[in-house]
Amino acid sequence: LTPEKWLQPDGGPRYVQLRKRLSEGVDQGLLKAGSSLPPEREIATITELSRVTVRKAIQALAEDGIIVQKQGSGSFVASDAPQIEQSLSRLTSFSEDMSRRGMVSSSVWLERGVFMPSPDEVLALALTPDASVSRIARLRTADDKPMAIERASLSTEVLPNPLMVETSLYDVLEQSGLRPVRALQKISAINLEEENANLLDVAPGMAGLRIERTSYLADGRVVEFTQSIYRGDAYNFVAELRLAK
Ligand code: 16G
Repeated sequence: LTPEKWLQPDGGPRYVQLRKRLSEGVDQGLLKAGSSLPPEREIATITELSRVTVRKAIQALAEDGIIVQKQGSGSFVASDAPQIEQSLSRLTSFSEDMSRRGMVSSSVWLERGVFMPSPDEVLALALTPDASVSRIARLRTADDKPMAIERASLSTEVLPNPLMVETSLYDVLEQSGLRPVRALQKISAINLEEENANLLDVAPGMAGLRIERTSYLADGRVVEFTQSIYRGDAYNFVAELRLAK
């Protein structure tokens, strides 16, 4: 923000130049969703602009929806995440969910291999002591925006080789006749730790959702145990409720 780097004497009103500079910082990912802007007076000192100019720039950014002002706690970079309404009553895959919304889903691989199961995996997948698991961990993106981190574990009887999954896990399961028909899902609120926040491209401490899904075949066999972290600023879960009889 040092003024000599960007402030042009003939570049128009100073608050407009500062607004442009700050919004470029957001576009370039230097200021991530949920991160707080320094206090007005600090920005004024660094930029050598008056507080009035800084306030005008911040107000303009708030009007643009680029930042959000919160009474008493300052200004924060607004979320740029697509808003996803996700049904809690249909068992669908990430790829299906995104393509139904006309978005292009993709994955960045974080881990893919065959391992000795952890005690949690033995329990969740009802494994025998000598079993092994295929693990696939992916950062899931929609239209190139990171949405969720998903770590799936499957018995090697279900998925012998994790390299079989190129795009959609559920497609691979479908092809082997092992597409799950039922799942139990647990959702809890978290604050994103630094590593996960970085992967999801938001500021550490932002709200996230931890989702655990265990899915089953019609005959009751477990197919997958998936632990995921979803962006809290992107997902809205929707369920239809009926009066209990
Ligand atoms: C969903 C599931 C996940 C599953 C994945 C397969 C949750 C909340 N959802 O994201 O368990 O492994 O779909 O997606 O965990 P894919 O077929 O696109 O790979």
